[in-house]
Amino acid sequence: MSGPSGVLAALDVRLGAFGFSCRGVLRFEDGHSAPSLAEGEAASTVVLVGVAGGAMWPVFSTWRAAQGDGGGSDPLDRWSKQVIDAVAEEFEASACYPSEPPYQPFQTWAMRAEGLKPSPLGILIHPRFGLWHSYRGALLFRDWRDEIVASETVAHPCEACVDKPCRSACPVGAISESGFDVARCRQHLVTPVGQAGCMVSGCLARNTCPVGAEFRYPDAQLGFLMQALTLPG
Ligand code: B12
Ligand code: SF4
Ligand code: SF4
Repeated sequence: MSGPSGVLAALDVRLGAFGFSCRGVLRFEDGHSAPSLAEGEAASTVVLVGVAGGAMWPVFSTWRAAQGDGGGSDPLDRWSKQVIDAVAEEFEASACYPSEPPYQPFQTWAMRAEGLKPSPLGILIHPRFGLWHSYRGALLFRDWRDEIVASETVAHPCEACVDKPCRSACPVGAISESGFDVARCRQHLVTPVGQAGCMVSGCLARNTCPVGAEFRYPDAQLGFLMQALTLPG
């Protein structure tokens, strides 16, 4: 994120308390393909909210431990919604979430906002955060907000990565020229080798990428996220 913007700075402070940050700004000039606000009108300005690195994990873990039911099913989604809904209300915005059907095109939005591009793993790579970033929600503003400065395009690190170690790191070849083979990955994750490997310390292909290695999620966060990959669907 760059550019002087009081609203973005205030949002970053507010979101930063939860380990979240503003992860890109995009505009919809004529309502075309714009997401809808709670009232049904088209949004003009969208601020992506997400994580980069493991800052949210201790905050989320503390919240989860305080819930009688451990946060219920999908605790990360539940907590994120609770946090981002409150911030949206404070800043007079609507909110939407990546895991709420119908799925909103978060990756397309991130590509539009910052010019991020897919890595060989399928997920988008960031030149600073590498593969260690994701989206927790989006704030939707009805009005064109000049003070919310649009994001600048960033470089694509895979172009300069000659060896591309991520392509050969998966023990079952689930990442190839033809993309990410979800079924093949899942078949491995339920085996004893998968249970003791990827399920504990995360995807080996993701771990092998040198970009943004200092932002790698803590093992506990990776283990939590890997559980979702073994679910059918
Ligand atoms: C369903 C889903 C899955 C499914 C299926 C994924 C698959 N590869 O088929 C499963 C459960 C397997 C999965 C796994 C993972 N996912 Co997932 N997943 C989603 C979810 C909820 C919906 C995807 C979707 O259908 N979107 C709807 C379409 C319309 O949106 P879209 O932005 O246009 O997305 C498409 C384009 O990006 C397009 N696309 C791909 N490459 C390119 C290139 C160009 C040039 C263009 C134009 C388009 C394009 O393909 C996408 C899917 O159709 C999204 C959240 C979301 N709302 O997008 C997360 C999301 C994509 N997943 C995410 C992640 C991180 C993961 C995991 C690493 C697990 C994890 N939680 O850590 C794994 C690994 C996935 C991998 N290696 O590809 C992140 C990606 C963040 C990033 N850095 O890009 C997202 C955005 C969630 C988030 N909260 O941030 N996922
Ligand atoms: S290892 Fe290289 S090619 Fe693979 S995701 Fe990282 S930068 Fe891109
Ligand atoms: S999680 Fe493991 S099996 Fe799945 S793609 Fe990554 S390295 Fe391969």
